[in-house]
Formats: sequence, C-alpha cells, structure tokens
Amino acid sequence: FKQKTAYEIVDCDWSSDVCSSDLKAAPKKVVKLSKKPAAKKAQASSAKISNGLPRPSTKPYGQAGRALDGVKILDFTHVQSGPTCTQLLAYMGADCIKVERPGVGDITRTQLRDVKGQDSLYFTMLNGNKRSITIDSKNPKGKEILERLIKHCDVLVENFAPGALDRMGLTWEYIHKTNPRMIVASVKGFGPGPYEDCKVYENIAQCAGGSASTTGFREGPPLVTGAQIGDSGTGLHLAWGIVCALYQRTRTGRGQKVLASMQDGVLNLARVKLRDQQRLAHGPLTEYSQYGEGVPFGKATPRAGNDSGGGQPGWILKCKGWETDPDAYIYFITQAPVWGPICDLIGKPEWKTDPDYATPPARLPRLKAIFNTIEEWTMTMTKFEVMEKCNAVDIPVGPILSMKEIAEEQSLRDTGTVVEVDHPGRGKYLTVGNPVKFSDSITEVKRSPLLGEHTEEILTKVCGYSAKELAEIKTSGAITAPEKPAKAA
Ligand code: CAO
Repeated sequence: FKQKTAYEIVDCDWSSDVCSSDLKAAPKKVVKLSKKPAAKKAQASSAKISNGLPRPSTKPYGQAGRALDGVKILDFTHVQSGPTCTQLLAYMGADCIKVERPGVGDITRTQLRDVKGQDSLYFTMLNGNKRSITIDSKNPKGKEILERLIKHCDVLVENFAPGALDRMGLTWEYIHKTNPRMIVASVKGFGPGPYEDCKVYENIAQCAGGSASTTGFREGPPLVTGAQIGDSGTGLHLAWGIVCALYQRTRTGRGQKVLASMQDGVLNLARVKLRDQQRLAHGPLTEYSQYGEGVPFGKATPRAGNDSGGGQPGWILKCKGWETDPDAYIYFITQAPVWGPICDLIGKPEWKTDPDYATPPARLPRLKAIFNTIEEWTMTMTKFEVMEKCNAVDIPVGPILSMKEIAEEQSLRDTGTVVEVDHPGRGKYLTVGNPVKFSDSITEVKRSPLLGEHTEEILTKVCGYSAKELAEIKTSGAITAPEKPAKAA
C-alpha cells in the first residue's frame, strides 16, 4: 500500500557542492574527500553552505527514510482528537506505541461496530501504523513499565480528561525529571480559564469555538459541520505543535509542554468569522446574501448559509437529477475576473456591459437573482458536465461529491489519499492515507493494531525485560485485565 508521491523530482537545481548521481537531472559536480588543498577548500565552502546540516543524501528520492524516522511516541490517546494526531506522526515514520487499558482498550474499538466482535472502523481508521501495548497505568508494575517507556520515548501524547494524567502519577514534574527531553503534548477541550476542567467532545468544541453560530441558514438554528474540525482539526494542530517542539529541542536539548485546546483549534479554523465580527463595526457585510436581501445585520457575525467566506460570491446550485439525487449540486463562484466567460456560458452576454451587472458592487444586491439564473443553466447538466464546461474557461466550481463517489474515485486511490487496508479480523477496509504528499518521505499505510498485539515485543525489545521478568509481569496484573469473578452455578 505504498502511497505514491503527488509530484516527483524532475529537476535538481542544487547550487551547493554535492548532488546525487542517482538524480538524473542533477549537476554532476561531486566533491571527493581528499587531502588535496583544492578539495579542502571545497570542503570548507561546503560546510559554509550546509549551515551545519549533513551532506545531501545520495539515495534516490523516496529511499532516504521517512521524515520522522527515529522519533518515538508514547501514545496515550483515545477516541478521535489524540489518535488523529499520532496517526499523522506515524504516517511520517514515528514509532507510535499506543498504551491501552488491559481488556478494554481505546473505547472506539467497540463503538459504532459494523462487524460483530471486530475493531470498529472508528478505531481502525484512526490508529493505523501504530503498535499497541496494554498497561494498567495504576498498577505498580504498570507504572514501572511506563517509566521505562518515558525514558525511551521522545514525546508523550495524551487527550485524557483534565487531571487524569496527574491522577495516574504522570505529572509534568515527574516526566520531566525522568526524561528532561520528553515533550508532553495534550489535547484538552479548553485552555486555561473558567472551563479548563470540562470534558469536551467534537460538537461541543464546534459550538465553543465559534463555528456553529456561523454555520447554517440565517432563519434556522446553529449547525455543526460534518468535518470533524474539533477532533481531527485539533489533532492536526497538535501534530504541528509536536513537530515544532521536536525541532526546538534540537537546539535546547529539553522537552516542553504542548497544549492544543479544541476551542482554540476550532477558532483558528473559523478565523474568517472573527474577521467578519470586527468588520461589522464598520458597516454591513456586503458579500453576505443577507445584505442583498435587505435584511439588517445584528451584533454578531450571522450564519451565512452557503455564502462564500471570501471576497468572491458563491452559492450551491442544483444540477440535473437533483430531484432524486441529494448530491446533484455544484458550488458556483462568480469570481470577478471570469465574469465575462460566466455571462457567455449561461447565455447572458448582455450582463457583461449592463451597469446593473457589469461590476462586482453592482451585482451584490442582485446575487440571489443572478444565482437563480445561473442555476437554470446548471440544472440542464450533471455536476460533472457543469464542471467540465466551467473549468474549460477557468471558472472555479466544486461538484458536491458524496462519500460514495469519494470512496470510488480512482484518482484519490492513485495518490494514496484513499487507501484499502487488510485487517486480520475484519478484512479489507478503506482509510484516509496521508493527506500531505512529500517527495522524499513516502507513506506506507498499515492496518491498526489489535489490542495488545505488541505488548510482549515492546516489553522485551523496547523496555529490555528478560523472559523471567516478562513472566512476572504477566502475573502482576499490569498488562492483563482483572479476571471476572466466576458465575455462580
Ligand atoms: N490504565 C488505567 N487507567 C486508565 C488507562 C490505563 N491504561 N487509560 C485510561 N485510564 C483511566 C484514566 O486514568 C481515567 O481515570 P480517572 O478518571 O480515575 O482518573 C479514566 O480512564 C477515564 O479517562 P477519561 O476521563 O479521559 O475518559 P472519559 O471517557 O471519561 O472522557 C473525554 C472522554 C474524551 C470526554 C475526555 O477524555 C476529554 O475531555 N478529553 C480531552 C478532550 C478530548 O480529547 N476530547 C475529544 C474526544 S474525541 O471526540
């Protein structure tokens, strides 16, 4: 399941001294290390250019390892936000050791199950490329194992409820003393403040981060969006924070705490709405269709339906088949520079010169009528036909793709964005591969681990326990679920 790169190195414009002979387009100038003065000079100038970095690898692109090879993650995450973060790091090559409660595991293993007795898609799609070890973090022997793992790893990632990590005895002070290089990265619902102790799930974050109040139609209630901007969005923010902390550690030699709150993460993604909040103080938001409809603005950024969040008005329009297909729609943007081609395409060439339509400000109060006219045209074709016609003249449009269409889209399979993975328990399933493509760090998407699948391997090979010690651990209750009392006859 190798993910193909989205682009390949076809040219190499190294201005420095060394380049791979494997790169066909690369300059052939190669510095040989010898004691001759000229070579010494070249070496010195090379050192200057390299800024302390190693010499460029001579391996072909994609064969020099992966971006995060060697990074070891102690993964204490569960549900969605934390696992999204660590899966992204694992895609990049980090060794992700997922710690799960014996006998139980991540709660999502059993949530929304589609195959009886097997790990759910909720779990499998968020925990690829990881290893699983079961440890009872409250058992004395379990704590000892964790100490070894803390010493071994670079990053501890967790998204427990506030205070849960401390209650396990894994305080920042303890971790930092045990391994001063360790980065402790957390997702919490809220940052420090009045709500810091609250437990938070996806939709709570969407509401608290300002997204829900600005999503939906003006005349309806606030809406949450299907994209998991609270969970997966915050996991993404945390992954960025971890990589930055790892980079800073190369200079400082010490770890630090990294916190991504879900409220902050959602707000970061909804920042254009905070932009509009401030613009309101200076007058109405003219690009909102409510302006064209003559509806006065209130004190807060309103819900904008399908209005575009940018300066180019847009709306979702019906296409052929909309009566029976809920996804026969297209997002149409009346981008100012292509207004002429739009008019020609929809059969309204006179709008190009009509003062009521020719300029963006003149169009603003008429947007609804304009989109109605464009819709009469889009309804004569399928969304893909509209796309073809519009793209031919550089008009940006977006077909509303159903998840079925996305699952079946060959081009997404070709780039490794949608990947089919085989699982010993549940068989084949689709997952989302690495959404970012690198030319020199190839992602191989692997299935999620079974509960505790790597417990022995990690205890012996990572923690260094002997066979005798392993036998003791097995009876200590540190890695196994407490036995259920036998049922009365
Ligand atoms: N061994 C022993 N105990 C373990 C363990 C292990 N390996 N793993 C977890 N536990 C224990 C924790 O120590 C905790 O016990 P205490 O409450 O006694 O300290 C307990 O399991 C439950 O942890 P939790 O409170 O984090 O879990 P929850 O189901 O009650 O809450 C959630 C879930 C998501 C609401 C909460 O973890 C949270 O708010 N996390 C931060 C925000 C977040 O990430 N939300 C997104 C979740 S995805 O929608």
